[in-house]
This record gives sequence, C-alpha cells and structure tokens, in this order.
Amino acid sequence: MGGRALASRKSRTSSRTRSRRDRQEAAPRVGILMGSKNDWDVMQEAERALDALGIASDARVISAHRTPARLTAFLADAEERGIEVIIAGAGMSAHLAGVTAAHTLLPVLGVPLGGSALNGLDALLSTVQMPGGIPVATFGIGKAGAKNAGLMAAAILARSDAGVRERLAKFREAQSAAVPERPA
Ligand code: RP5
Repeated sequence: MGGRALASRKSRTSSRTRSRRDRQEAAPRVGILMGSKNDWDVMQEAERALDALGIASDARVISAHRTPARLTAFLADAEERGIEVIIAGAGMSAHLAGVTAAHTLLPVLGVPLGGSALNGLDALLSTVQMPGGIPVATFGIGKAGAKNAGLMAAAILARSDAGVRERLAKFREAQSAAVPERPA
C-alpha cells in the first residue's frame, strides 16, 4: 500500500477510534427515570448534580403504570450500555422505583415527588415501604431528594472512580466555603 493510502487509512481508523472513544466517555453511567414529563422540573436537580460532577446521565420518561413495556425494555440492556446506578422519581402511588428494582441488580435510588393531594406523602410511603428482598434507597420528597439522589449516585461511582471522588470532595469544599459564618 502506498504512503498516501496508508496515511489516509490510518487517519480514517484513528478518527473511527476517536469517535468511538468519545462516545464511550460520554456514555451515561446513571439512568434518571421519571413517571411523567411533568416530573422533569424536579428530577432535573438530579441531572444538574451529576452534570456538575462530570457524570453523564440518561433521563427518560418511563411510567411503571402507563408504559410498563418501556421500563422493561430500558432495563433489559441498561447494564450492558454502561448504566451503573438508576434514579427513579415518581409521584402519587409511586411504583416506579420498586418495579425498577425488581427488574435489575443495579442500585435504585427512589425519589418521591410532591404535587398530589397528599403532597408527596403518598409517594414517599409507596417508595420507602418496600417488602424485604427488593431494596430501594429512598430520598426526601421533591427537589432536595432529587439533588441528593444525584449526589448519592456520584458517591457510589466514586468508590471505583478516583476522578469522581476528587470532584465530589471539591464540591463539598466549595459548598462549605459558600456558607457564611454569620446570617447578615
Ligand atoms: C406519576 O403520577 C408521575 O410520576 C407523576 O408524578 C404523577 C402524575 O402524573 P401526570 O398525571 O402529571 O402525568 O406516575
């Protein structure tokens, strides 16, 4: 093969390798599921927390009740696609986190959402009262819960990823530094 042809083949190969590597680096490690598109305003807090720590996530509207087939399809190859933790937020009679946990061995972090006649107490109890054998780690109702679920997902990843651990430590330092010593 001539020099030019070889060079062009090398460059094609290296750009193929590069784009494959780029895709791998950007591959989502956390799935953020929510029962309705109306949950996004709250669940975005989880995405923001992960984003700030350089962790790619994949947000999907998937309801345990309204789109059960979409849930099983998402979970069928989630691990294979590189998902390591799943955050599931739902309101009312919230079964999303529990049904998700039933279909995967990945850790599932449940976020109960407000907005119902019972202000999220229904979702909190539905999410937290799992029968023994299928665990869901349950967070607070609403935005603080979604944010903390994102941070907990990061803490889980940090156990085997020094870069995430370092960014998490820096986030904590910056958070402490931003708290004034006096109220005014
Ligand atoms: C749940 O029911 C969803 O997670 C949402 O919080 C709640 C109401 O859904 P929409 O009627 O607003 O779509 O499944």
